Amino acid sequence: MKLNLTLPIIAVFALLGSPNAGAEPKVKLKQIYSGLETERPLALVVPPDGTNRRFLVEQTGKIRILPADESATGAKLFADFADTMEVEKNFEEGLLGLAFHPEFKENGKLYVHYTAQGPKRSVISEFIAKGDSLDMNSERILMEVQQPEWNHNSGNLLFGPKDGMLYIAFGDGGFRDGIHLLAQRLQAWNGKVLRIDVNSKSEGREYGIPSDNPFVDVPAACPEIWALGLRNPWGMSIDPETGDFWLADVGQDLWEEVNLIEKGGNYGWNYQEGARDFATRTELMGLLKRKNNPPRGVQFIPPVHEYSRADGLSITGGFVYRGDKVPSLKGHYIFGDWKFGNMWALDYDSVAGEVKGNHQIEKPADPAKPNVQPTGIYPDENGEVIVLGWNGRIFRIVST
Ligand SMILES: [Ca+2]
Repeated sequence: MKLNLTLPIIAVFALLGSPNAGAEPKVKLKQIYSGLETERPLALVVPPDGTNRRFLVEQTGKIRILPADESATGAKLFADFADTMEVEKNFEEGLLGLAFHPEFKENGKLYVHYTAQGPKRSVISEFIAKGDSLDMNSERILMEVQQPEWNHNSGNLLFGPKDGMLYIAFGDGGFRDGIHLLAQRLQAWNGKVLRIDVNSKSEGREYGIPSDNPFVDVPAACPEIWALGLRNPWGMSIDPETGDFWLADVGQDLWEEVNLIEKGGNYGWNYQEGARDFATRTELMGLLKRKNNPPRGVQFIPPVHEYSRADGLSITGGFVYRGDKVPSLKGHYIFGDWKFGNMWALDYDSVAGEVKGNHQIEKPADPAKPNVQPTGIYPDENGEVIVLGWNGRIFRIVST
């Protein structure tokens, strides 16, 4: 892979980090909040305001504040988007993402991603919190993105820890095979990571276009685009120690991907699935007697790690562990498979740009009955790993 511009910073941290490189992590899942009923949790976000509150996003529309006491039986309702969002199929539509403004403590601003219909679309909006509740009348719609199908909306939102910009991941428009051919089009927001400035407004927009975005000078390209060629990204994080931008991309037939996102990077879909040509596109172009060459000069960035149908069929990306309680996981990227319930810790050397190992940290005895179907893997206020399960159960990863 290409060298990162922040290499000197990375090098310093690499010298300090990874004392357990190569060692097998000895960890297990431990259920928490077993007295709480949650519905389709998919994100857990701690605001940067020193309150250590854990905001749980439920796909069905609620945001709850989880109590510090993990044996509690109730959680405060912070917001309910049931009357705001619109859902045709609840499998991939609904309330899909949450990020707090870097100055949330001062301005109370936060950002959500929800779906709406007629036309089917993703809405990215700003709201303002008042204490432990959200002012639903404070909505400022930043962006609405047309979604041709109910699936592959993606939805992850995050603020860059250094640049303070809002990053938004969108899927490829959905159905299957990348049939809408949007992920490679610089004129569409689908199949992309976008990067916008919520603190300013460019002409005709409710947000600013950062002048250092990679396609601002390309005629007719959407200037919001940061990276392209994605299918259905699920699980986005930036490691504040190295600046590495991790994004998992759900595959279609064969390969699940862990990607390191670079400015202007093209991640291949739907020419490629994983590090290989996507056979269905090749076949289709053959039938149409059309050439299947990628655009001239384009180099696809392969995943830093991939796994096949032997290990799962829908990746959920997490983050690089920087907590204290589980030393054997230090510096490892935690991710899992939603369907099979396998989870792994990827040992990646950020300086060398090399994967040194991939350790399986959760393996259900019966793949048909996983202990957890991870929908989100997030750090708590201390950087400890919390795993959200599709069926509403919540876990920590702890040392054995
Ligand atoms: Ca790819």
